[in-house]
Amino acid sequence: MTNSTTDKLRLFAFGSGWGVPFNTAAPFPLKLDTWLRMAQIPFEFVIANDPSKGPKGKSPWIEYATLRMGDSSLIIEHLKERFGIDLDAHLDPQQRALALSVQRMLEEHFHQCFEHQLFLGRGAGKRLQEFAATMPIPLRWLVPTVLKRTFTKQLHARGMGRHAEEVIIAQGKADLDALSELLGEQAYFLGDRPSSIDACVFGFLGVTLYVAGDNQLYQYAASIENLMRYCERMRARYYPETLSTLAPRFPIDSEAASPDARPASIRAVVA
Ligand SMILES: N[C@@H](CCC(=O)N[C@@H](CS)C(=O)NCC(=O)O)C(=O)O
Repeated sequence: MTNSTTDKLRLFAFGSGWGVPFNTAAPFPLKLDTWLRMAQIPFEFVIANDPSKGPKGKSPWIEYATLRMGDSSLIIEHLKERFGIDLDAHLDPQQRALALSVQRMLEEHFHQCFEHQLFLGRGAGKRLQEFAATMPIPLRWLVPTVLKRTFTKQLHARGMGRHAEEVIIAQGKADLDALSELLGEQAYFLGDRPSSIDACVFGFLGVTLYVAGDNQLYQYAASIENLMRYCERMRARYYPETLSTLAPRFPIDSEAASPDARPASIRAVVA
């Protein structure tokens, strides 16, 4: 049986932190959250920091009436059909092909560089401690070590973890340079109108650019002016409620708590 409560679409995903001003500090969840906002589908965001509870063991997933579904792309495909929404109707075949290639670059390659730096790169110890800080003891003590081990194993299995750290950072930077080149001075990724690839691009950039601290990959992202302007444009359009809350909700340290500690390009765009 369904009622108005169970009928509301609920998005379950990692919560926020590390200075990221959105509901979530994870790229696939931010992609889906953004797409839902672009599609104007009402939803409730539910913080779920244990992805093993989801149908695919990954974050995000949704629950909607009797449906429980994982995987951001499959969810978007399903909701497009169900609500008859097509954010890409104006795209030509070449633009669609470019969108798919960029999506694969971000999801299958850049994600590994992002994740490596998040859990194993500079500042990782503090980020893991912050993530575990709300958990009860002994989880608070154990989770950082367990996550570090899990991601070391995962990234090794996928191949990325076999490279030296400077190679991983260089490859991540190359992905960001490619995005910057493709975006150029356009307002949205494929021109002057948003399309669903913007949800994916913003999902990845939106977490990378705003992570606090002096991590090389994240700071490099924040130094690329057109990517920063793009994120601020997306933020103003789809996350206007965050414009007055640049300071992180769960600051990692006093440096991260101050907006002025952010890279100059962020301050310039936000000022
Ligand atoms: N293909 C999936 C990927 C989801 C994914 O990798 N999510 C990450 C967070 S951004 C995750 O759950 N990581 C935790 C883990 O692998 O245990 C999607 O599009 O939703």
